[in-house]
Amino acid sequence: MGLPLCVVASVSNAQVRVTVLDRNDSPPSFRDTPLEYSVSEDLPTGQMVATLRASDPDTLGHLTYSLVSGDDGHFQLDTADTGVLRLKEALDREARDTYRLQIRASDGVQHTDTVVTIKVRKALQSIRTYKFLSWFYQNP
Ligand SMILES: [Ca+2]
Ligand SMILES: [Ca+2]
Repeated sequence: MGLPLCVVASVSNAQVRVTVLDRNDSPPSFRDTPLEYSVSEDLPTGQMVATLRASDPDTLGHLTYSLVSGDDGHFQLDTADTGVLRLKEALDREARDTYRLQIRASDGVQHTDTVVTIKVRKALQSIRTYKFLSWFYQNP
């Protein structure tokens, strides 16, 4: 005949540290929307038009930017990392005075698109010439 087995369990307080790991589950969002810029039609090619910035609530992932459409060959992004938009080809306000660029920010998993409106201003020189000619013809 065996003896009854008696087990005494002792439960003490234990500290458990739980680290919640982030997941890349939120899309990036653009700051300061709606984005609208005004550019003089005599801006030299290669000059910066704007710096586009997006933010992402996740701690993971790396934001990159791309130009999806609407540039008509006139604009380009520096590199995927910076969001710096530059003039690629000279503008002519008489040919086209507004561009709507579709710009994408991607975190590697998800992406968000926004529309960047670029309005082309008359060049200062042509405004001066216009004012002078107007004055000249009104005061012959
Ligand atoms: Ca997250
Ligand atoms: Ca994200």
